[in-house]
Amino acid sequence: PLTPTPADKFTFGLWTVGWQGRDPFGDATRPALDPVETVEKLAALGAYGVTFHDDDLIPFGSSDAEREAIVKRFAAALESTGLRVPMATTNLFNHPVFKDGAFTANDRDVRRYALRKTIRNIDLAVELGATVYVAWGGREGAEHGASKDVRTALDRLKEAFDLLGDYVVEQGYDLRFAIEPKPNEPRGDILLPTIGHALAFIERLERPELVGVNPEVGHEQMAGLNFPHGIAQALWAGKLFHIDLNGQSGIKYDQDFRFGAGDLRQAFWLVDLLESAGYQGPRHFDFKPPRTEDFDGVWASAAGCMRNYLLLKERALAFRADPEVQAALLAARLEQLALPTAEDGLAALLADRTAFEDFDVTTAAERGMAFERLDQLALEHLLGAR
Ligand code: GLT
Ligand code: MN
Ligand code: MN
Ligand code: MN
Repeated sequence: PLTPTPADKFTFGLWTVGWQGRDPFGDATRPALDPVETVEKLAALGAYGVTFHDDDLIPFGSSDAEREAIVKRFAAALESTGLRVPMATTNLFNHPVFKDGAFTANDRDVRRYALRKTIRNIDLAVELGATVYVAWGGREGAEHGASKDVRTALDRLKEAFDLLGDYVVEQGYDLRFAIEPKPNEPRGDILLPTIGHALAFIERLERPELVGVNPEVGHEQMAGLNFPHGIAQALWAGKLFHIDLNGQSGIKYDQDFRFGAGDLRQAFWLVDLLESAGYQGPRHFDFKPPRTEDFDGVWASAAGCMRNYLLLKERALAFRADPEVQAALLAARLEQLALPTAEDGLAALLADRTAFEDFDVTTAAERGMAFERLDQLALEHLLGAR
């Protein structure tokens, strides 16, 4: 059970293992990876699929003939390995033309170009079998005050998603969008900084049913938020269309560690949640093997992401199956939380003297919640002590 297989639905972005280690302070420490070699290596490691930005696969500025040859060779590698492409996305952040954003750039011609670049890659994504299209608006933001009229920029962002929705509906594509929130980096402040902001934005769109979220572990944690809680709310809203798994240690730069590194407790509760909620989508790793690593380290890092997920899944299942845990859950009165508060209706609540006039506040306040015992059991399962 700790050996990954395609049934585990583990997927990786070409840009993850392919990251060359360029950061704001240093040059690349690794050469570029051939996407076909990546496909072969990921398949050998037990992955289910691979994802890409247009420019990860087809270098920016390639001619139509070059593009065709690259896609043909990539599709052949998918065919021979059985690796799938469940998701694709657009690079709307690397080229200097996107320095002030893409769908919300102040320059109208840049916004039109960004839409055309996206639509072109949507066609390829669908051709390769993708059913989810991620939209990370890393450059949609600002460093200054008056430079970005945020309410107007949100009008333009809505316009972009409405147009993209029109396009997939007109084409008859089976494709939904997943917005990826991030609070900052590379912009000083990014629009739709958290899961909550994205969920509220989606409800203002013309076709909200076509749009969900692609939350990334580290991005919420950069904002100091509890990632499993954010994921729970996305699931509750029926909006968890995709997920980016990685690791992050607290509020600092986007670390993109392998999954399981960083906040291990949140990783445990996340896996417990995804597995118990029956999340069916890919377990997509969006990490960066540190620039200290050579290619052996890169593949060890990718294998570590999958193994850590499977280890945490094993621990989470054991936690849920443990009779002492089940007793502790009862003691913590989770089954009471599952009961409606006033299924007897408002009138009955207002007439119920035991709910207020005769309610023994003092005794109720004295009841312990028994949460520490429950949490210690979880920690012991996580640590392999049970
Ligand atoms: C970029 C970003 C990621 C996004 C990718 C999708 S690209 O690496 O940091 O979090 O998921 O555009
Ligand atoms: Mn990240
Ligand atoms: Mn990233
Ligand atoms: Mn991501």
